[in-house]
Amino acid sequence: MLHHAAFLLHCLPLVMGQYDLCKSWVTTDDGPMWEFYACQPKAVQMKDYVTVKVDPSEITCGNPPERFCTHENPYMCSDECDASNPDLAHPPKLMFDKEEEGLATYWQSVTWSRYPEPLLANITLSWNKSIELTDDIVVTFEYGRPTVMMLEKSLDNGRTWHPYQYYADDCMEAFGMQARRVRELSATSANRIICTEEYSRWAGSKKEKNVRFEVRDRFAIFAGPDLRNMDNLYTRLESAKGLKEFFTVTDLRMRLLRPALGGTYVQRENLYKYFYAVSNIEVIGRCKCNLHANLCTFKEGSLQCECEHNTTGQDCGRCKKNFRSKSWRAGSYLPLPNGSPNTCLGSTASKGEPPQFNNLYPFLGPVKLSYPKKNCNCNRIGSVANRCNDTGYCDCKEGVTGPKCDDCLPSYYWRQGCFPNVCDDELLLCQNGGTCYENQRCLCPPGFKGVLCEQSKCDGEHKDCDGASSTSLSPAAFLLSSLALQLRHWRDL
Ligand SMILES: *[C@@H]1O[C@H](CO)[C@@H](O)[C@H](O)[C@H]1NC(C)=O
Ligand SMILES: *[C@@H]1O[C@H](CO)[C@@H](O)[C@H](O)[C@H]1NC(C)=O
Ligand SMILES: *[C@@H]1O[C@H](CO)[C@@H](O)[C@H](O)[C@H]1NC(C)=O
Ligand SMILES: *[C@@H]1O[C@H](CO)[C@@H](O)[C@H](O)[C@H]1NC(C)=O
Ligand SMILES: [Ca+2]
Repeated sequence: MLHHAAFLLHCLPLVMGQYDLCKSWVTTDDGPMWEFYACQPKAVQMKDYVTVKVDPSEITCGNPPERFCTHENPYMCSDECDASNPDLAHPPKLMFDKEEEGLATYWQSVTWSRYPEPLLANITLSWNKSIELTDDIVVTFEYGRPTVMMLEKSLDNGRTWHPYQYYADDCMEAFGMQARRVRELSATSANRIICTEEYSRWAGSKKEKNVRFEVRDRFAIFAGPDLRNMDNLYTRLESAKGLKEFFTVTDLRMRLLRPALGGTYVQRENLYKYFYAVSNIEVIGRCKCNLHANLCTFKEGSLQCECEHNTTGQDCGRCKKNFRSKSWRAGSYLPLPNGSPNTCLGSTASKGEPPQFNNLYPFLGPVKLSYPKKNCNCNRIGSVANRCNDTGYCDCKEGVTGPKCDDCLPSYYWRQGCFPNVCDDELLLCQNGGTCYENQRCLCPPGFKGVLCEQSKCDGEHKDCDGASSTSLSPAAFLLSSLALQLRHWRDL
């Protein structure tokens, strides 16, 4: 009970967060009207909505029945796994059940009787919906944690997989990677994929049972140790491309590669004590609704955002039909505290503008309309000539769009005309933790310079320049910075 209360408190800052309202009815000088905000669903236990698959199919113990022993008592092999007996079976669903106090129920693998062939198992969790992690993933192992395992994630319902974190008692030996801890990561490396030795060493099978994927420690890099400065985290999630995505998954896969050994060596004469047993997998997160919904419901076997802001789709990733007069955009956490809803708009929103003869009026089809050369109110800066052409349209300059040529095409920003972005959150990413200011320039953190903050200010001779590896320019960053330079050059012509 106490444990439970502590757990709730632990979650509080994230659960009570901002952005829980999509709209409210407000009174303004123009009378009452709806005001819209960026909004997101509450974080919940995602294990309640998961589908699990364990591979290979014959890896679950009990068919045929098998005896096993434990590291604590390796010569009393009196325990039995029997798939046909509910009391002795260890099916995958026991990783997600509600346990009575003190009684662990767990999925269990066959024993390592085929040593030295590796004992391999994949546990794949699928939501058929993109979700955003808001707390640590915690996997609880009985009888010892694996000495080598890997966590993978998918963002496309299992079509492609990417490493998420490596775990080993010896990272160099198992994966050729330097061991790291998440607590050592910095703002520029918060989404680095690491190998950790923290959860794989033998500590007695009863004492340390959990293997974590540390979401909170990564959030804490921006929000502080108690996650009190969530504003800073939300700002970073919005401005650092790839960061939001780092915490987004549709599927997770644990690849169990070597079980607990209970010591340094595998004892060939007693292979019945080597196996995997998982009693619980905790995944807390929220549906990804692109900040267009504060509710997510479980319908017909899958999660679905209840979209607001005239959006639709499982993740509110499109504008509703007849609300496509502007292209779809995700809501934004910024500006604080309410964010931007980036609502999809219908044709009625463009009051006072000349009618647009686009697909909103398909019945007009080929009818030819002639326009008095009236005056289209073409924007003088954005249009070639500030009057309409023969068919009643404003002719826009390069990079400019909109019926009046007062809007910019994607990847251009408006400043007395449309200029190509110097930075954005798609391709021209500010590097090394820099933030993009109105698509015009990157605001670089101390220690970095360059159009995209891609260069370290230190010349390599100063002793106080930290992290030599982060200062070298990756090929992608190089490409981007040369592209940005080219665009700037083009703009200055
Ligand atoms: C586990 O999944 C990986 C791909 O993520 C695959 O290469 C491997 O063969 C699978 N292992 C087993 C035991 O199914
Ligand atoms: C996944 O979700 C989509 C959209 O809600 C649904 O159409 C589809 O049937 C689901 N697939 C499975 C395997 O549940
Ligand atoms: C949907 O779009 C219409 C027209 O642009 C707008 O008046 C309305 O407020 C929008 N509704 C929501 C829920 O955003
Ligand atoms: C008028 O401008 C529109 C929009 O730029 C263009 O599609 C159309 O071809 C132009 N018509 C003529 C006759 O120049
Ligand atoms: Ca259980």
